Amino acid sequence: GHRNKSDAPCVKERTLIAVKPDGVQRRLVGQIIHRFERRGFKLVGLKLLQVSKDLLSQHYCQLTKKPFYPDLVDYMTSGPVVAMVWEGPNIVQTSRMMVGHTNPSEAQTGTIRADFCFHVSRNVVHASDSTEGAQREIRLWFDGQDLLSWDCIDKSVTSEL
Ligand code: IDP
Repeated sequence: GHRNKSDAPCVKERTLIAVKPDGVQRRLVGQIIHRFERRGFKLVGLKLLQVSKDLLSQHYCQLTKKPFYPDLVDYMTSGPVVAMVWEGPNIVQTSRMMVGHTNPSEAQTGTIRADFCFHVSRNVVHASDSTEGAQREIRLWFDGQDLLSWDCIDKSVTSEL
């Protein structure tokens, strides 16, 4: 695997990031991708799709009994979603920090949710919340053959030391 300058192993993780239908409708896809690119993370999968109720019930399997679940289904199936897999060291935790609190009104300024929205039911973006969750979600949303491992041409200018 990758090693950093101190020769300590550096864990390469992948996570699922999705721009939800409100983010696509509001033309925020580019700005959201920009945040992950400028952080130095690597895009390894990307697609625009209409999410099915079946995919959603598996993706949100822990939420199907919540009172807001029917509204969440309507929201998430109201238009196209941009699903992405991003890769980088500690990306699961870092991307949660970049995305911010589930409720945008509690999100730190500078996070995607604080900067682009104000209501929990229209919070623009999804990010996996654990490494196990990320692996499960990536398998659910993507065929393995649609994820590309590619080499950075100059690792000295990115975080891939
Ligand atoms: P997360 O997206 O920050 O991981 P989860 O608790 O997994 O948060 O909730 C999934 C999604 O369900 C949220 O992003 C939000 O769109 C929606 N949601 C969560 N809690 C509420 C709520 O209390 N009312 C309405 N929608 C909610």
